[in-house]
Amino acid sequence: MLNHSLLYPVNNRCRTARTLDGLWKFQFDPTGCGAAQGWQKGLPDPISMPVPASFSDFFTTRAERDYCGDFWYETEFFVPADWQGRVLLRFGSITHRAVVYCNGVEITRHEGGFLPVVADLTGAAVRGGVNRVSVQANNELSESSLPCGAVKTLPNGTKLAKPYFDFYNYSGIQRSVWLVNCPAQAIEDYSVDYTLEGADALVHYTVRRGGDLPVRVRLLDAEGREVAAAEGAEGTLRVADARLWQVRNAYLYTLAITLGSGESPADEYTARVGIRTVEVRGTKILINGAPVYLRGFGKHEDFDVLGRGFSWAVAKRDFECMKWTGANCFRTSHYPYAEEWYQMADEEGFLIIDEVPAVGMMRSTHNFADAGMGKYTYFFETPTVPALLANHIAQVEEMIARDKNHPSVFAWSLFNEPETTSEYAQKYFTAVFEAARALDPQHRPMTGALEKNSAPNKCRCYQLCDFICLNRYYGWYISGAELEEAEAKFRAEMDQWAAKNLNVPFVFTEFGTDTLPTEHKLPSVMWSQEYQDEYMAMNFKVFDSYDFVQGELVWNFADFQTSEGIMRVNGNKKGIFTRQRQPKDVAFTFKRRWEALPLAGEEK
Ligand code: EVA
Repeated sequence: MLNHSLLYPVNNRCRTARTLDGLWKFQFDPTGCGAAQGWQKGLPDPISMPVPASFSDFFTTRAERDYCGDFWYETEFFVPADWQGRVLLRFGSITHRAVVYCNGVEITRHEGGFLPVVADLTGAAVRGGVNRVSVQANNELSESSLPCGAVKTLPNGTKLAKPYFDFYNYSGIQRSVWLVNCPAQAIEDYSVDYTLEGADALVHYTVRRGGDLPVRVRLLDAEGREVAAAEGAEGTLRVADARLWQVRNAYLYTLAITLGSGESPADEYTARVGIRTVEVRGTKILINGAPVYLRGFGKHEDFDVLGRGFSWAVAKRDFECMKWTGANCFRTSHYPYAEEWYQMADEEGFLIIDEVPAVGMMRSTHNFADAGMGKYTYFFETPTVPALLANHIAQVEEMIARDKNHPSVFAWSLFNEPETTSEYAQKYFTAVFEAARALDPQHRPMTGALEKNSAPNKCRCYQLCDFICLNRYYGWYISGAELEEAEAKFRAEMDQWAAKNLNVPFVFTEFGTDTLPTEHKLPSVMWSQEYQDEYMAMNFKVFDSYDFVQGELVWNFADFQTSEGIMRVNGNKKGIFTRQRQPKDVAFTFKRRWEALPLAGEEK
C-alpha cells in the first residue's frame, strides 16, 4: 500500500493548491557533481526553463537536445504564515527519476518518470517566508528502468540515451507542479466501485484518512443537488434512478467527502465520479452491461516544441480531432499520461486503456521490425530482472492508486510488446498480474499489448489477459507493399487464434503504416497516402471477419518524435493526423467507418 496521498490538488475551505508552473532555473550536471558541490543550496550557473515542458526541443545544439544524465531544476515559492497543517509539493511527474530538496535539505526520492512525485515539506518549509525547491533529475535508461533502454558513453564522456522503444526520450518536469496546503489529519485517498440494481446504482466507497475523525460522504448530481449521503470511512450510497456514465455520453456526479463534523470540517475533498460498470463476458467488453466496440487510437504525449510537456490546448485539440473521427477509446501508450487527460476523457465519455511504462522489454531498438523476422532476445533471464520486477510492480501500484477512480479508465495495460515466449517471461508477468489484480477496487480487466512474436502457439502470457491486445503490422513490417500476401498471413494467424476457442475479446492495439503527408502516388507506394488507405481497407476486412475482434486502436493518433535512425524520417509518421494535428487523407476513411459503427450498446 502506498503510504502517501496521490489525490489531485483541489481548493476548498480546508485545502489550498497553487501551481508553481512558470519559468524555473535549470542546469545540466554532466559529471553528476551537483549534490556534492551543494547545488541544492542554489544552482551556480543556471539558465531559465519553462515548466511544464520537456527541455529537449528548446535547444539549438544537438548536445543539449539529446542530453543524457543528471540535470537540475530550481525555483522559489512563498508559504503564507497562516498555513497550518501540511505543506506538500506535488509534481505531476519528473522524468525519469528525481531527488527533491527544500531549502537544501533532501525531502524525497522517486523512481519512474510518468507518475506523481509528492514531497512533504511540512518540516522543511519556512512559513511566512520564501523557500527554495531544488530537483536533481536524471533521464538515463537501463534494463531495470521503466521504460527500458541503455546508455552509451562516448570516449569524451558524453552519455547518449539508447531507448529500446520507439519514442524520443523526452525528459524534465513535463507536468504541472502544485504547492498544496492540507490539514495534518487529512483525507488521504478514496475509492469507488459500482453495482447496478435496476434503475438504481449502488456506490461502494472507502476513504483512507489520517487519524480517526468521522467521515461523511455525499453524492451531488450535476446541478449540485444531493442525491445520497452516508457516514463512515466505508459504506454504500444508493442512487435512485442513477444517470450512468455512458461511452461518449458522460454524466458526472460530485463525490464530496468531509472529515470531522459540523460547520467547520477538518478536511474536505471533492471529486467528479461517473457511475458505470465494466465487465468482460465471453468475447464481449461490456460497459453498463452493453457491448462496446472500441475504436480509436494509440497515442503519445508529444507535440512540437513542448515535447512531452502537458498542454491543455493540445489536449483539447486532440479530443476534438478524436471526436471528429467517431472514436470512443484510446490507449495511453506507452506510459500513464498527465492526469488532465483522464479528467477530459471522463467529461467526454472516452474509454481509456491505461498503460504502465513497461515498454522496451525486448533488448532491441527495432523490436517492431525484429518481431517480423522472428528475432528473439532473452530479456527475462538476466540479473537485472528482480530490480526490474520490483520497479514494474511499484509503478503499477502508483498508476492504479492515481487513476482508479476515473470512469474513463476501463482497463489496465501492464506491458507493451515484451518478450513473452520463455518460461522466465511467464513467471515474471504472472507476478506482475497477481500484484495488479490485488490493487484495483473495481477489478477492471487487465491486459497488455502483444507483438508478432507472441504468436498463438508460442506466447506464454496471453493467458494472463482478460482480453487480448495485438499489435500487428501485416502489410508494413510484414509483407509490406504486398497486401495480398500480408492478408493471407494475417488470416493464417487469426485462424490459429480462432482455433484456440479462447472465448475472450481481442482488440487490435496497433496497426498502421508510416505515411508522409506530402506523398501521393497512383498506383500506391509505401509511404504514400494512398497506401495508408489501402492498408487500412485490408485490415478492416480482416477485423470484420472474426467476431471475437472487439476493437481497433490504430497506430498512431498523430506523427511523433523518435530517436534518429534509418527506420524513421524525423520521427514516426504513422499518424492519422500530422504532428500539427491536421488530418491525413486516411482520417476521412476512419471517420466514415467509425461513424457508421454503433457507439455502444449494440453489436457491431
Ligand atoms: C511502430 N510499433 O513501429 C510502433 C512503435 C510502438 O512506435 C510497435 O509498440 O510495435 C510499438 O511503440 O511504429
